[in-house]
Parts: sequence; structure tokens; C-alpha cells
Amino acid sequence: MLINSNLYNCEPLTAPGTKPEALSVTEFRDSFVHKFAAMHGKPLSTATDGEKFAALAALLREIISKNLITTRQERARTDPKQVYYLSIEFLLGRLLATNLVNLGLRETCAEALSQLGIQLDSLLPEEEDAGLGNGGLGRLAACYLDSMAALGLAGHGCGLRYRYGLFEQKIINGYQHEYPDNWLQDRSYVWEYRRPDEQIAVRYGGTVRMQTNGKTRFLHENYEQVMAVPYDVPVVGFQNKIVNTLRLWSAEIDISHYTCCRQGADCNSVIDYKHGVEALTDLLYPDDTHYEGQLLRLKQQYFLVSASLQSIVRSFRLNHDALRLLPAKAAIHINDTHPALAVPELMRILLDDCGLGWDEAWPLTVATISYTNHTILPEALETWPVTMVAQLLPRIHMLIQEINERTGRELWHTYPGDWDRIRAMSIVADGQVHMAHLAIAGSHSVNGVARIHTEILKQSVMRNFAACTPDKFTNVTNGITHRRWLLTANPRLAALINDAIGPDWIKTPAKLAELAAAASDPGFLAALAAVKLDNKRQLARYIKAKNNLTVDINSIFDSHIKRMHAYKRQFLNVMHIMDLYNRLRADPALTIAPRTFIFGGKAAPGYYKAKKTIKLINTLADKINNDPAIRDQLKVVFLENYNVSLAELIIPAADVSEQISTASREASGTGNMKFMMNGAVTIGTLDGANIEIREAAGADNIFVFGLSANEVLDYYQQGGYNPRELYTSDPRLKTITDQLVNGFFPVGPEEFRLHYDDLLHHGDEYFLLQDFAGYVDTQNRLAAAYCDQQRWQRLGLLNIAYSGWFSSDRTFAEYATDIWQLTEPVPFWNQDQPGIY
Ligand code: B1H
Repeated sequence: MLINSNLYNCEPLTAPGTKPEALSVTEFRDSFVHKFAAMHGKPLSTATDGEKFAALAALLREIISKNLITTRQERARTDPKQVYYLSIEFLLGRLLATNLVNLGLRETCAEALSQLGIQLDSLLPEEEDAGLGNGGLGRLAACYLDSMAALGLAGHGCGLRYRYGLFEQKIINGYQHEYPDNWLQDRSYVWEYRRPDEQIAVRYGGTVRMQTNGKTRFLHENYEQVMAVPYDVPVVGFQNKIVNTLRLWSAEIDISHYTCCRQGADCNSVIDYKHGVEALTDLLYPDDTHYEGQLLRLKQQYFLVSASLQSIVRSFRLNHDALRLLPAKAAIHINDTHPALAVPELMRILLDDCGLGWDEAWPLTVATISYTNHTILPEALETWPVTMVAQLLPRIHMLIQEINERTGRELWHTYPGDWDRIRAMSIVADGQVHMAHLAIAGSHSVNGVARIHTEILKQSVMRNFAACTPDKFTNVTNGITHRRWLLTANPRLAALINDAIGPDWIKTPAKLAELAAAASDPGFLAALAAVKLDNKRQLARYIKAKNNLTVDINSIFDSHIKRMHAYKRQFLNVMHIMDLYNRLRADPALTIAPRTFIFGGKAAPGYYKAKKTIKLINTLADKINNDPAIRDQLKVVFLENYNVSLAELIIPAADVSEQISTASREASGTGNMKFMMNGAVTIGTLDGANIEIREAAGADNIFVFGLSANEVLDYYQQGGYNPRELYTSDPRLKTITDQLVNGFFPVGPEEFRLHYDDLLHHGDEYFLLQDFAGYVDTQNRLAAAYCDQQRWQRLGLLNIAYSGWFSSDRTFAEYATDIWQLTEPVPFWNQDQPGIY
């Protein structure tokens, strides 16, 4: 074995890419050559990039495995409280670069490979993106995994190992087409460990029989059993030798069904069973902030919850006799309501499997579980038909009914006679199970994901609950891992920051604030601009390769990348571009700050309007990009198949970050934080975390416009507004709106009729006409600021400097201390910089 044991002594980084003393370039190079030969049995000179990637990943896996084992041994010895983060989505993206950085081996590896004539950067794209999530919610979960490991917390993810991740998007003739994302390519995932010895049985259907000889017991019978097999993906801590795990469950058949078949039972039903089991973890539902109510989705939710909770309680009981210690040793966090069945499932385990009584089990459940809400959009609220729950999960159904009755009785004590209130707070009502109500009842903590979002929860959507148990409700503003989104994704910027303030910011991101001193240093600002230009050049090359479009790297790179959704208002951006275009056409002498508008995002396959918006952007792009009268002052690009890796390319190259949701609709946003950290300037509404970004960056360093959340909520209460008045009074709006249907675009008159009708005839639900004038004015102010390059560079710099607060290390330290009450180890965020905020 060529790797010596010192390899695992990853010393703290002194600069990004500093070689750890422990492993020399020569050792790394020789280990790689050895690993390659052992894996592929052919000369390196004949290898494909895919083969080289596989060998490199396998080599890292060896290093990681060793740290994983020592982490487990250490945890077994010290028995810290464990955090389990349950999420139906984990949007990991690629792991090679991030693992190298976290191990402190990026530079060593790059140098070792280059000695062999291999470019590390050319191997990175060989890894498939693990797209096991839709958008912000799933990526947030992935950022939290990174921070948990970096902070040294014993924190694990629990999710599903979907065989197909979020669909692959192709743009054909301007339209989105969806293709399966076969990310595993029928092989195993390079980073995962399959652990069949730790499989868990999950039961569906059947009947429940009450047995009352002495103590009442509930026996679940005639159920169908599915095996949940865990695959552990290692989560590498930042140079601390900690490796946590993300446990992804995969559904497999229970082999005893096959035995029945061989013995002559009904083989057709066995085949149905097999297909049913295979379907269970086949596919990620592609809806973002939209609830669909499919039976298979409910099955998935229970599969995640039951496998995770049984496994958590099993490992707890291996080390502890007293179940009353459960909340002191395990925190179970549910990421939105998708895993809210954790509440009745934990009750089932404690009552039926462990033999506790209700009055013992319920306080333990509540003290163990906590819940984050991620949206107030009504269409995302999960309710399941009681009949569906009763049929699929009969015992869980009984427990939900019991929880509902008991919480109802308590409410009756608090609010005697106030039926309306009690009904509004009910877990089961109108034949539906209200998952948010179940999650609130069964958790000791409920939090929103940005200050304004939590306020809206407390004052409107969850006001009855907040009035009843105010102490349960807290805010934890989201964060992002600066290790992926700055250190790994933007190495040039990270190196520049190190030159200016040293590398302490990597462990203590608040220290990025020291950069603010460089705001008056023209030399530093020029260097910052050079980094941005390099990143823009790289993105421009990608755009040329993918879209066959040449873009001017000195133009403003204005990015709007996120899921396609009406409330995120990509259409408002389009309206601004149309207006710019109209102005340029009307005045051939007009010169503007050249702009490249970059869009990226997937629409849920069934979301008709969002898909039409993609077509609208592409139609507009064709018209503008091919119009010589515009003299290349405007370009519009829609980049296909937006995913984590593409975000890592676009964000470091962006000058402008579009965060223009209708106020009150975006719970937090996290893309906004990533852009800020990479020195892009935000144009946005006072929505979600934009408000806190403005506070952190300073009001002069971000461009804000539009209705406030309260104004929007007031309009909704009044039943909306009349958009016609604006349409008739503002000629720009009349022109743009009419252009959707009057032949301005070379498409049929019906192509964008829905957009037209939604603006004029359906009440403009997302207030595009209302916010248009403010948006255009603000865009004009922004363009003027860009023309003063020194000023612009200062804006970018100050955004980077004050972005440290949005590191998920800060977020996680808040969860750890306020919600999970972890005491060991003390997160270094607090330790190093007490009271820095
Ligand atoms: C967010 C979702 C979501 N909120 C349902 N809610 C889903 C809801 O598959 N489903 O059924 C999937 C996703 N996603 C996002 O969470 C918010 O819109 C963002 O504002 C927020 O930043 C993000 C993370 O908190």
C-alpha cells in the first residue's frame, strides 16, 4: 500500500490549496498510478477521462474511509448527541472537488496529476451531478451536511436514494423537454457504501388488531413488507478528520415473498409486488413548492421516515437502556412537512415496539423532533386524504387520530368554546390530514427560514399556533456553505481574499468583513475585477460551446437562475428586456451599458405556464441576438439543464443577481447569498433573505424596488387589484403586453396568450405591472453604477465582505445551540469569535 498513514493527518489549511505536510505530491501521484492500474489493468496512457476520474475517486474514498471509521470509533467512545436531518431531497451536485478541498488535497492532487500530464479540471465534469433534489430546499440540506461535518457535529442526513434524480432538461426549438436523469448509470455511486446488514423492514397496508390480555397491544397484520437498504454517502468535514454520513435508503424486495412464489403462491401478485417495490425509490418528484398528492409520494415519505426512525432508535438502544434519554441523545429534524410522518412513526416505535405508554412516549417524541417550514405558498401545503392514509398506513392513521383528539382536547382547555379556532388548528379536518399541523403538534421547535418569513408565519399562516405556543416559534435564517460556493467554486477569488486578509475566513467566515478595508484600495479593486473578468471569460466559453453564441465579457452579466415559477418572476425580467429592446429600436442612436441576460432553470413538467416562460425567453433571445440594429448591446441566453454544477460556473461570473420575487412569496432564497458571496450585486425586492442581505451589505450596496410584503398581503386580502389601469396609463406596458400576442414574436398568436391573459384578465396575481416601473428605474440606476467601474467594484467587494453571516456554519451553530441543544463540541463559530455578531 503506497498511501502512508500520515495521509490522514489533514492539518488545518493555511491557504486554499496549501499542501498538507502529511502527503507529498510524489506520494499522491504514485498512489494514483497504483490505484489506476489496480482498477483498470491497462496503461494510464490509454485511459479515458472517465477511467481516470474513477481511479481518483477511489483513491479519495480510501482516505475518507479511514476517517469515517475513526470518526465512528470516536463517537462510540464519547457518545455525543446525534442530529438526524430528515429530508426528502438532498441536492448534492458533484463531490470530487469539494472532497479534495475538505481533505486539504486539492493543490497536491492537481500537481500530482499534472506531473502525469492530466488536468484535474478536465476530470471534474466526469462525475455525474447527484441531483436528488428540486431546488433551494434540497440544496439547503446539502449545505447543512457540509457545515455539520465542518463544525464537528455528529450530524447525519437521512434521505432517499432515487434511481433517477431531477429530470434532465433539453431545450428543443425553445421548449423544455424532460429526459430521465440516469445519474447512477446502472452502476453504484462512487462515494457510497451499501450496508445490507443494516437494512430495515417497512410495512404497508394490512390491518391492525387490538389485543387486550393484560396490557392493550396493537398488532399489525397482513401487511406488505419492503426492505429499506441503506447506502451511506460520506460527508467530509473541513480538515478536521471528521466524516459524517448521509444515509440514503433504497427499496428492495423482501425475499420471503419469493419463497412463497416458489412454493406455488400467486406469482402474478409477486411480480406486482416486485414492480411496486422497484417504483418506490425510482424517482424524485419534480415539483418545487407544489403539492401533488400522489399515493406513491406518500409511500416514499413513509419509507424515508420509517426506515430512518427505526434505524435511529435501534442505534440509540444499542448504547442506552433508558428511553427517557432519547431527546438528550438524538435530535430529529424534519425538513418541511415531507417527513412529518416522523411524529406518528416515532410514537408507533415507542408504543408498539418499545412498550411505552402514551404519556411517556408523547413528551419524548415532542422533545426529540423539530420542524422547519420553507414556504407559505398555499399550493405547497401538504394535506393527505384520511382514507389514503388509513389504507396505506393503518396503524399510523390510528395514531394520527389519537394525536388529533388529544391535541384537540388540550386546545379545548385553553380556548373553551372557541370551536372555530380549534377547528382551524385541527390535524384532521374535512377528510384531510394537515401535515403542517401534525408537524407543529409533534415538535418542540418550529422555525421559518428568514426573518420576514418567520414573521409572516407567526402573523398569518400559523398565527393560531404561534398565539397558543409562542415559545415554539423561532427564526433561523438560511445559510450556504462558503466552502463550496466560494472556496471550491471560485478558487481565483479565494486566493485573492487569502492574499488580502489571510485564510482565517475559511474557518471563521465572519472574518471576510476584514476585506471591507480594501474598498478604498484601487489595486485590490482592480485585482478583484480581473478575477471577475476571468470567470466571465470561462462562462462565455461555455455559452459559446453550448448555445453557439458569442457574448461580450465586458457587458454586464445579469443572471436569473432558479426554478421557473410565476412568483419568482422571470417574466418581469423578460418585460424589462423587452422594454430595453423597444427603446433601442426606437432610438438607433441610443447607447446603453451592454448587457448579457443569463437565464437558467427547470420548470416542473406539469407546470404549463412556467414551460411557456422558457419558450418566451428563448423566443426573445432569438429575436434580440439576431437583430443587427441592437449592435450587440443586448444578448439573452437561456442555459439548458441548470443544476448545481452549472450554478458553480455561473455564480462566480455574475455581475448582477436577480432576486425579484413578489414580496412575501420567497421564504428565503439561497441563490441570493451565493451571488453576494461571489461579489455580484443584487437587484431585488424586499422579500425573504434579501432583507437581511440589504442589512448586512448596507442599503447603498444593493438595488431594491417594488411592493413590500405587507402591501402585497394587503392586496391579497382585498382580493387583488385592477391591472388595466396601469396597462392603459403606462405606454411601455401597453406596448410590451400587446407584443405578446400581436405578431411581434414570430410565433402564433396563442403562443403567449396565457402570459397576456394573466396580466390583463386574471388580475396579475404576482404584481408584475405594479412593480414594472420601479424595476426599470432601478435597473437604470444599476446600469449607471456599473458605468462607474470603481464604484461598481466597491459594491462587489462590500457584498463579499459582508456575506460571512450567510455561511451555513452560522446557521448551523444557531440550530445546534437554540434548537437541538447540543453542547459538545462547541461550534468554533462561537468559540473563535464570541459575540462577533
Ligand atoms: C422551498 C419548497 C418545496 N420551499 C415542496 N418549499 C416540494 C416544497 O417536492 N415538493 O413537494 C419541494 C420543495 N422549497 C424553498 O426552500 C423556498 O422556496 C426558498 O425560498 C428557500 O430558500 C428554500 C430553502 O429554505
